Amino acid sequence: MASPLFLLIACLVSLRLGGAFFSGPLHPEMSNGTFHHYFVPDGFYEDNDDPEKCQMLFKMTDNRKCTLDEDQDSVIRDDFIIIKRHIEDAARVLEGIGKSISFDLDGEDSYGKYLRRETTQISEAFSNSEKSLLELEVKFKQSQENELKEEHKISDDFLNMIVHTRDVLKETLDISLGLKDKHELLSLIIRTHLTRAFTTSSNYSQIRMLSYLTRWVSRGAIQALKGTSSRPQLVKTPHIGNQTLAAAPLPFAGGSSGVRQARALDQERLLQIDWDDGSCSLYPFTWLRDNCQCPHCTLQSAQARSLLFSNLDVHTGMDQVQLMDNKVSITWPDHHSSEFDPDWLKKRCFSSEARQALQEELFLNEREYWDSSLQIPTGDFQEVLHDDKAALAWLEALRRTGIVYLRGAPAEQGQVARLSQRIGYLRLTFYGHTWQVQDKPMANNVAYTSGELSLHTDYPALHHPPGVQFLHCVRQADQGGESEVVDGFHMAEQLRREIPEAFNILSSLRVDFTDSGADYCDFSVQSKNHIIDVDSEGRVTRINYNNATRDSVLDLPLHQVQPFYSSLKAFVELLSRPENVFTYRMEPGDLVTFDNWRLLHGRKSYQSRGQNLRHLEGAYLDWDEVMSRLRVLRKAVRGDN
Ligand code: OGA
Ligand code: NM2
Ligand code: ZN
Ligand code: ZN
Repeated sequence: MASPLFLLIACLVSLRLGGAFFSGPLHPEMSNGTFHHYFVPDGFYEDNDDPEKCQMLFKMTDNRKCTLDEDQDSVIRDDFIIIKRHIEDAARVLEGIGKSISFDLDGEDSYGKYLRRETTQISEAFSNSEKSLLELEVKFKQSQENELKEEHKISDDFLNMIVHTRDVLKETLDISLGLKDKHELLSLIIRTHLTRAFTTSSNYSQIRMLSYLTRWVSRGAIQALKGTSSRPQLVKTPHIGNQTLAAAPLPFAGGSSGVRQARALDQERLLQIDWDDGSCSLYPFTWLRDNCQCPHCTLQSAQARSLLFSNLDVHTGMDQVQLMDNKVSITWPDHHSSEFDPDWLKKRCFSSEARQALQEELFLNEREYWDSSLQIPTGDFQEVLHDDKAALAWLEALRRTGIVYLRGAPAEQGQVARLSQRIGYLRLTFYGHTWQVQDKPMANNVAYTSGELSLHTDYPALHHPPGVQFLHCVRQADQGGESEVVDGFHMAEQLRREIPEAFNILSSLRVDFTDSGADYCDFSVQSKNHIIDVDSEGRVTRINYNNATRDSVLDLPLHQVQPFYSSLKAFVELLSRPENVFTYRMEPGDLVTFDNWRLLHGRKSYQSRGQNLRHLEGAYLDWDEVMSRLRVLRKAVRGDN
């Protein structure tokens, strides 16, 4: 007859093999000071709000009947399983933390706080595990004394297992303590870093002041230019109530930065540069070595890094730093040397103000919001094609305002393709390189009818919808066909203020979109998009909404369906308020260019008969290509570097 102890061990062994409880992907997680497992049934954890599936989070099934009925033994068995899983969890979390510590610090205070919390929690969890393990050992010894002699060998094995587990736990505890020490050291570095940043903050306010002043001056310049007809790239179209185009100057127009002093802070592995203007910048040794501009480390003809990452010592020291001919010259421990141009360095200063200024210069993310009173920026089609200044003004306004009207294009097909070539290349989709918006029989899209198009963005059925859209009026209808636009970013921000729950729902739930048919070729497109996309800092980055292609498939749990509809209703009502919508009517030869990630556009229904069959030709582009042309034009027009 099998003894109870033998059955206990058999049961434990089968548990170890994973047959007795759920063996799928269990992910350890720490919250509220305890370890949890969560189970991801399929798809994303965040989407798993089905109450039934949620119950799976901590559900464990034991299919194999363990015939033990002795109370104490089953208590020991349960205790053992729990402790074993605590240890496994802790080890996994530790491994994760170890990995993140091995990356260098980014100087964020929050990172230090995170580490502090995690290490404390781990230590607590460990001492709890250790306590229970000791108790378990005592309990087991007691139960062992009650067993028959012939079972001694097997029980010794089991005891050894527990002792072994305890040793592993001890080892892990040591690692945890080691991590705690490391963390202490890291927080020290963070504090040093913050103190240093604080001492230089007075210089940052100078930069802020300077950038404020330049902006103020540039605004004045634009005001002065409004209504001036002497500049060739400016076109007035009172018919539309326009705002004429002018390129705004850059915040930092170059100039040479003088270095007063350069010195290595060896402890922190930072190079400190004191500038002539009294400000100061810090550069990590590793970053400097990584960005050595010499011909060995940089392929000059491509302005690209040829230094291999495998050859970068991410803990490099610095042997010497000197100022030579107003260049910062560095000798590295391996005798390699680098020279840095002060202007190049200053532009790349790591202060948050400098980074912000450079990022704005690179990406122009500052937007000007508008409503129905928009003075639509307007340019001349031919000038944009042939004059760099006019083209630059066009693209800067397209980025800042989100819409630019161009007049004076020939009233014939082919113009959106010409304009795309001014940028680089257009974005091909299933509707073709360019596409003809006309009332078509057996239309493969609601746009190809004479019906009304409610406010929408184009192509949310793609996961990466086109960033920019061109629409050129070849022929207009006799009746109807007026255009409407609304500033989607402005509206999303207004929704966030007025109905935050609706904003949260539209920016967190993903909606299915669908588009199938045949055009350039046959297609069957599906996507899941947030109607309001936000970035990790909560800024609105894209609107994805076309009611015509919103799928009948709605991948939401039942209880979220009605809240979703109510939120969308609130957003659409806000979008459609007369005070928010700018209306215009395109005439043949007019060409509108707009940010399809930001604006929603629509058209009134029109009468589709007679000679004048309405015809718009459209094309898509992506923002990467448009921004590329904008940067190239800036360089050409202003002689930037
Ligand atoms: C479209 C569209 C506008 C118009 O084709 O997607 O928005 O005026 N057309 O026809
Ligand atoms: N086309 C058909 O989202 C959409 O279906 C927009 C517009 C290219 C004019 C498609
Ligand atoms: Zn080099
Ligand atoms: Zn459209």
